[in-house]
Amino acid sequence: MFRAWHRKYPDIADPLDAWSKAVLEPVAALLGGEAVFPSDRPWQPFQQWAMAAERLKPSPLGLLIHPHYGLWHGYRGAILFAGARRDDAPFTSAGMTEPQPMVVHPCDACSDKPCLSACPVGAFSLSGFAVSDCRTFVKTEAGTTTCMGSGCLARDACPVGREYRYGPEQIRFHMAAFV
Ligand code: B12
Ligand code: SF4
Ligand code: SF4
Repeated sequence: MFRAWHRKYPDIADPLDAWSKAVLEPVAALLGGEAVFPSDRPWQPFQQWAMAAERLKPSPLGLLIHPHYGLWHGYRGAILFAGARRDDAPFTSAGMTEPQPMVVHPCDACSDKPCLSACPVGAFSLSGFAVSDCRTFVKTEAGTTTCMGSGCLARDACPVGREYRYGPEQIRFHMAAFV
């Protein structure tokens, strides 16, 4: 669906964001809600909303992990309704419940944690994600042939949900947007 739309508007800036708006805004209008998008400022707490909505937890990479889809999922938009307060965190007073229970968190059951040793510049550590180390590396020749070509090596090292790994074109699209 996105591909066909992009072919129609090949020169549009931030095409995935623009497509998400084209799809979700009419739905929000129909339902009487307000559509919000993950890349628009002020950033809305999409990951917290996702944790409140289904069985997701943070992985050591900062990305949320799903027991079935692993790290291979993202969020394109949300619809807010009057009465649900967007600035409440966590969402107990907004009518939403605590994060959904996860029977076994995949990261707790993963003793080797290969995601933490796969990054060539060690960008992930207990103190967080070293964005500038990552951005510097991906612009080098080595970074162009590895991360930029086939995706973040740390995300790729996770064994959970590998069958949902994005295809090469989708990976390169997201990596280009990240840089
Ligand atoms: C800013 C941002 C970044 C910054 C991170 C800056 C930093 N120092 O952490 C940059 C540009 C580096 C980045 C990169 C990526 N990001 Co990003 N990013 C965001 C964004 C727009 C805002 C995050 C935020 O501050 N929210 C505001 C606070 C209030 O919301 P929150 O839910 O409470 O915030 C949580 C996050 O900040 C998270 N967190 C903390 N540290 C880190 C570090 C990383 C790497 C991530 C992903 C999350 C994360 O913990 C908070 C508590 O839950 C979100 C979208 C959004 N609106 O949330 C996407 C988002 C978190 N990113 C996402 C993704 C997929 C990525 C990339 C993998 C993109 C890619 N390359 O394909 C990369 C990861 C790095 C890599 N090597 O590939 C997804 C995560 C989906 C998931 N499964 O959890 C999101 C939700 C966007 C989406 N459309 O789905 N990102
Ligand atoms: S490799 Fe292991 S610790 Fe890392 S994200 Fe995947 S399941 Fe979690
Ligand atoms: S994209 Fe490459 S350099 Fe950046 S965090 Fe992932 S593995 Fe490390």
